[in-house]
Amino acid sequence: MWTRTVTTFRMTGRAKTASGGETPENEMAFFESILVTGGAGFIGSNFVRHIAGTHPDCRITVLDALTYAGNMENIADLVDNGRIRFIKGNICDAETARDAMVGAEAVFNFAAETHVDRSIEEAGSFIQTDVYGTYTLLTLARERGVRRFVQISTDEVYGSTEGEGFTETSPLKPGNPYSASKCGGDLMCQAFANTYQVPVVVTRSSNNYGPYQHVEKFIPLFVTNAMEGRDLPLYGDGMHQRDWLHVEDNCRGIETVAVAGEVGAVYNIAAGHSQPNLRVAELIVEHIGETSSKIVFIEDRKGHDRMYKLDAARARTLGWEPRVSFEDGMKKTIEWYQKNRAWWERVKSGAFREYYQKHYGERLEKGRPKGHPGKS
Ligand code: NAD
Ligand code: TDX
Repeated sequence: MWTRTVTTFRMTGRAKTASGGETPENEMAFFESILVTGGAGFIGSNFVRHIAGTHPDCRITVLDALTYAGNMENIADLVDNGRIRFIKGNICDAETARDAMVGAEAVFNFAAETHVDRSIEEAGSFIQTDVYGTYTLLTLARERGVRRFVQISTDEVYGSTEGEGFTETSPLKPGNPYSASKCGGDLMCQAFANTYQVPVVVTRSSNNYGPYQHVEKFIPLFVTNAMEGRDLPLYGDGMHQRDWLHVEDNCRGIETVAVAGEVGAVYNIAAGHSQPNLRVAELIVEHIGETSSKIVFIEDRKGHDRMYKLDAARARTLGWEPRVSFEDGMKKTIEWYQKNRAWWERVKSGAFREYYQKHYGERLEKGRPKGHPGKS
């Protein structure tokens, strides 16, 4: 399993760098050994599965603190059969992270506190992990001389748009404590690239959806609530827009940027189809066979960004493009939650119940029209 064979990365056509120049080959070596932080979370576990499947010789180590959002079930089969090495640890803990990085050619930093609503309640852990944790990893990457440091940033760093798609040179204007923390990590990466020549690339993707996403997030919450006959708590007027990207498309995008991206550059990754939350909610109730009376308009999120929209032309110059349409992706995703009921029922039990009651209980009571039968 842990051999030193070079695995290859196939591009569709010739790859261009961010500044427009072409890379010399259209088949590039992938890394022999990688460290994936946050690999027990949603996108990280999908990425680990993707690389384990497409690069059978690549050695993969996952470092994850297993916070409430981390879930060993997401990667248990790969750990059990020895395909990946798992280390439980915090990216802020330099000693553990240093051990985890030994032998890694490339580091993929997915580890983060990620839920906007939680950051509005308490931002300390976001600053700690998303800024200080990233700084810790960068320091170690510099010390170890890794070949690539891939920072998984987000479209939220640009803040809300009035309609135009943000490019990588658009100003950063974070609208909530989560996105401000992600800006800190993102900019620290660029500072380390400039100051110490750490070979950093940064991806900023739009909202992901797909299998293994925590039920606190919009799509899994609405899908599983609809399956349980519960109400679907829609913030504000439901007309906030998100640019949904299937997680498989993001994983391929991250892989492409890691291998073919220009060192020091930032790459947006998005499908470019922003749409209102209400439309997504209606699509979900329709798929599950529920009625739209289950959608309850509740008090808006504080500082709620109205619209995210990205221009991903630069990532496309590397040969990447999204392959999953929103319709197919949603169908597949809903089917996954239908087939994996035990997975999300476990996630929804325990501490999540308390969080749900505290965050939604009163808001749902207030939001329900009079006479609505209501099930929180
Ligand atoms: P997630 O919340 O599902 O997973 C985060 C993972 O990081 C968990 O496994 C958790 O245990 C781990 N983690 C948290 N703090 C840690 C720490 N201090 N040390 C080690 N591990 C820690 O998140 P996700 O949705 O998979 O997001 C992954 C990355 O992608 C994040 O950096 C996020 O900002 C970024 N991102 C997410 C989206 C999205 O739509 N989900 C979009 C753009 C960017
Ligand atoms: O109960 C809800 N009701 C609702 O109307 C929830 C949880 C969300 N929403 C709305 C808020 C947003 O407009 O749905 C939209 C999506 O919400 P989230 O799933 O919380 O995602 P968002 O706030 O857009 O942030 C996500 O995308 C960027 C991820 O959580 C971030 O980690 C990522 O960086």
